[in-house]
Amino acid sequence: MFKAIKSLYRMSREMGPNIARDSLSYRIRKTRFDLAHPPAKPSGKLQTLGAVRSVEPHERGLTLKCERGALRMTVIAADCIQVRMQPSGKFEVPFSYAVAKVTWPETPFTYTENARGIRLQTNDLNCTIDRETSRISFDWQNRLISQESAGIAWRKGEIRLSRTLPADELCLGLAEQSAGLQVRGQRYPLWNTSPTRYARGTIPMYFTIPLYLGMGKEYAFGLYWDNPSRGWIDVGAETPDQLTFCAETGELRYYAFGGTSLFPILNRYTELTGRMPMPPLWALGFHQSRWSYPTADRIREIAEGFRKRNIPCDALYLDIDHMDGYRSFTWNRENFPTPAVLVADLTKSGFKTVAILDPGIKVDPDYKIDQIGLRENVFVTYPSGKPFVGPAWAGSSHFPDFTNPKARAWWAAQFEPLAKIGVAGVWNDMNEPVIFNVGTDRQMPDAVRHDFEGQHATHVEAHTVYGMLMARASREGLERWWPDKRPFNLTRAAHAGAQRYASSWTGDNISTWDHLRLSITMTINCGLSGMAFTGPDIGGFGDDCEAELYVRWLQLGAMLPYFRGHSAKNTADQEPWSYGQPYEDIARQAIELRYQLLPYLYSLFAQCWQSGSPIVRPMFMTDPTDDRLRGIEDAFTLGDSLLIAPILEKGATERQVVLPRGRWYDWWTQQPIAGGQTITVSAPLDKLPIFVRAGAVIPLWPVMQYVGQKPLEELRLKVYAGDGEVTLYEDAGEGLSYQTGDYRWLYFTCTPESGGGLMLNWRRAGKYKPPYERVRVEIHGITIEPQAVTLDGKAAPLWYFEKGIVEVTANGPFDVARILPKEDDLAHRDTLMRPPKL
Ligand code: MIG
Repeated sequence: MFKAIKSLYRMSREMGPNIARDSLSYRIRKTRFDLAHPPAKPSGKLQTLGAVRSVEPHERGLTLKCERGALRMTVIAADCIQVRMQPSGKFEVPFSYAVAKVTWPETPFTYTENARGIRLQTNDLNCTIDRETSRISFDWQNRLISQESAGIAWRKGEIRLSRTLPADELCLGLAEQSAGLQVRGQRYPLWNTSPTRYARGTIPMYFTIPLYLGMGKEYAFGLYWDNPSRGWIDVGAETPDQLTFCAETGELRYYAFGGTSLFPILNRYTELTGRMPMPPLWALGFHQSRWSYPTADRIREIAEGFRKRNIPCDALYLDIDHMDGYRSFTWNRENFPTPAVLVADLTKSGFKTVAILDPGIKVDPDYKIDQIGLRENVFVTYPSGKPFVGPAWAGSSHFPDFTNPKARAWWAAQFEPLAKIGVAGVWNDMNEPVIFNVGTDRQMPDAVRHDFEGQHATHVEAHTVYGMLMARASREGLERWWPDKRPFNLTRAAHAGAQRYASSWTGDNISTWDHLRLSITMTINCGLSGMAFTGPDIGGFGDDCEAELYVRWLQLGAMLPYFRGHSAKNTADQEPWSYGQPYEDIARQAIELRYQLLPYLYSLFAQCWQSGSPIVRPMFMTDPTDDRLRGIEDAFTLGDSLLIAPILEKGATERQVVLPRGRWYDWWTQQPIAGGQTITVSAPLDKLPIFVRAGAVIPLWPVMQYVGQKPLEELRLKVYAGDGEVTLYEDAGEGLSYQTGDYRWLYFTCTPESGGGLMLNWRRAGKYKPPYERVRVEIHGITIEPQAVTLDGKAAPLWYFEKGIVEVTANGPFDVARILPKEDDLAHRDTLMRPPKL
């Protein structure tokens, strides 16, 4: 009771007396309703399958009839097998919001039986079912990668799957977990929430993505639990050597993946649940937000603030105060009298405008969107069919039932005015969904009804997909009204497959050094669950940020996929210039570096679009055999060429960096460094330690104040002498022609040659024509002045050597560039012209 009063008081102070009052009334109503519709508690004895009775092959695998129930294994691909269990023995065509690909090319498989078991074999992943217990194990190229312990079990209100958890397996996945990279030792509820002022280790978080990844010494294993209903995943918390998945209802269905590293597993998982389409290039620039820029004048001031200080920025955000009484799709006309003019002016100066959308639709006879929604029956309802009402920012609200295709179409239809005005993207907030309440029970009652594509479900099954489906509806709106643009769609909540619809951020963090540190692992975790386009609120959302923390965060954030500054109501200003000098200059440098690296980053997005590979990666993915890298959470790689080792401690101006094996270069000094050792690197406030892998080719663009400000006249390539291959990607950066092949891949291979020489091969594939002709190549790591530099066998027209860098300019693409060392006895050595040093 005391807690409730405290919570009520806090709400009243922070959110206003009306929301506090509505929440109190909701609490009373919900308690009553829940009493009348009690949630089903699991009951009865856990059943197991018992012995296998019969084995029947089907086109794509096997069906096993067991003593109690049946198993159906389906070969999805040579590294992925789907397993289903039905106590009734009847298997219907499965439905899953998460799964994007249901028809797979046929994959050869065989099966064998003996007295002990049944074995289903593909070329790589095999599965063995024990005849006596029906327990399943998987092996990858004959190495055991998963073994059921308690196996499959069920009772009323519960289905379970348990597998052994080897002691030396790295436990990863389960989306944006906040404890660090590893998820061992906890039970994770499968339930999206909005954890107010979350701290390290808070569970559950905004996402529910039941993809578990295990990394053994010599294998990688993945298990995607394809069930949206409420449940939990226990990673060795209850029993240290067991991993258990549990759902309250629905079919027991999962996909097992095997491989030698996480890359092929994420590749297959994102083929199954869908890949992130290419975002518009501007979305990789810097975004500036706050809750809220309250008036049009303030937004203009912010826009001008960037331009007059020459701090690059691509997007400005309108948080909830731009709306009329928090009604989604409306404008507060007092503070934003002419939104079309505002947005047009912002567009003219190179800014994209992103507007927030909340799912709660105010109950209001004068709010057309609510009235149409009621008429068209698009809201979540009570079992009686009456629309559910609960408090949200707008007050008592209806909640669109995004599991209803009609509701998604109705939602998408509301986007027309936003498109007309010129808003460039939207931001889906509160879509866990959060229903304001006194206390912590901030959700709809379990028993409310959802359409679920006509199959009907309660909130127990629909909750975890709600946020993703809101993002899906928003994407439909963006695609419909901006037909030739790439949607920019941001979501706070997610479920498996949400990467098809939206990017995301890590929610309401706080301006502390530990949250800075969490930005790394949480962003990595999202990418390991398919949601690669993610980043933190830079500077922290809650509380005031101090200058030093702010610039360190900006430096780190510039190396994460989604790069946005944001902060909460009633916190101090948090723009790049809010802290005065020298912080403003340092902030500018950090953002400028981001803009220079855009072609590299963009290539990583393209690789993610093609193969689901994460954009930022834990260090151990660089070299899974190097034990020193396994526990590292304070450094990461951006793609595989750049190693980022940010400063994460107040006052620190140096830190230790564990370098993976191989050769590396210091980004700032260009000095080569031997890998496989731990070094100390100095990092005064204006420096983010970055290392480049030898053999890498990093493309750079000139700094622009926003993407597309000027035509690109020249591509700059920084080449780091060594052995390596790099794949880069180019397309128009906007529009949909890339989906029909208008792009190109650039393949660079760097090969050291005898006597200190170097060969750079450049292969191009694809039809996209970039705007630039000229290519400026800077080669680092050449110690002695070369004898000659050739392009496609001819002396390069323009090159020079200074401070260990060879610089060559080519007036167009080339296939082979060579740096010939002095010792090399060239036949035409005297005829080669060398320009004077610049
Ligand atoms: O209850 O729209 O996470 O980014 O600024 C808070 C106001 C609602 C939560 C989001 C945050 C946003 C804020 N929203």
